[in-house]
Amino acid sequence: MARRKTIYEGKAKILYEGPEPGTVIQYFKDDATAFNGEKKAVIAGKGVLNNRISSHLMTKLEAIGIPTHFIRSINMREQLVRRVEIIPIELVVRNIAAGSLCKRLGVPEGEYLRKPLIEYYYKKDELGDPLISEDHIVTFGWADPYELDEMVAMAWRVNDYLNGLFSGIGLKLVDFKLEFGRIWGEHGELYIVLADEISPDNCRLWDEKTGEKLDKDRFRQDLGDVIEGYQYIAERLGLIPEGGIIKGGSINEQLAEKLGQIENELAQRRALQSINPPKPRKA
Ligand code: AIR
Ligand code: ASP
Repeated sequence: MARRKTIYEGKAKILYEGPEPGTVIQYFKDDATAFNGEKKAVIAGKGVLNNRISSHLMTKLEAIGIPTHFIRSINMREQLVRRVEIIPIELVVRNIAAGSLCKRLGVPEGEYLRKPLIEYYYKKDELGDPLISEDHIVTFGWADPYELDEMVAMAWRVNDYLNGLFSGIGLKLVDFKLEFGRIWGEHGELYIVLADEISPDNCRLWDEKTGEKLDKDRFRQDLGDVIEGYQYIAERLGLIPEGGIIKGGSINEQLAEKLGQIENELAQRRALQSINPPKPRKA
């Protein structure tokens, strides 16, 4: 394949120019960083699992009417997405106290919040992604009030949906981070869509029974077995067979590709069905 043009390289992903205008290829690396890039490691297979998990969750969200940048997965580590202009805001939704909320406010970890909480962070590595208010967003023009309303409305729906989905498989959704992007239509109309990824890199997920942490906190807090946590989540979601696809740091590439292909075929079939809904049978 001809060398592709890199649009942007982030800490955990690379964006390449896509095959058609308005598309981008999102490549998932195995690199993990924490504390604004201060702590670094390579976790073999993380990119493969995040690609699968995020493709799956984005497809599910799209199916309940939440517009996303996701088009389809391409292979083990890559997915085709729409090209968006990223809004420089991170929306964090919290159901249970953890992480920076506990540090900042002295709330005990694990405490259920009276109601889910939305926080905003300004996406700026040089400043360590500082916490901001709605007023900052509007005052500095990072997003218009109506864009903000739309993002918040989507964030609540995502939280409702994912809470149900994860509790159905025995996991607690503690918190997560969302990013959104702008797309302009043919007639200049603006669409706000969910972008980036939804994976254990940006969600906190705890086992409902044991309370065990299964997400990137295993890396942040040196709990060990990081990839095992991610695999467990993928397994519970039904994306990989029991026993996983990564053992002793090496990936069963054939199996990973095959599972991805199956999921793609199913997604294509679903897409066809939604274009040509099966005719109701006569009683
Ligand atoms: N997050 C925030 N910035 C980067 C990421 N990945 C995610 C964390 C966590 C939530 O946002 O993974 O799920 C809240 O993070 P924190 O550190 O503010 O408690
Ligand atoms: N990924 C971010 C970083 O490198 C934040 C985090 O996930 O902890 O710092």
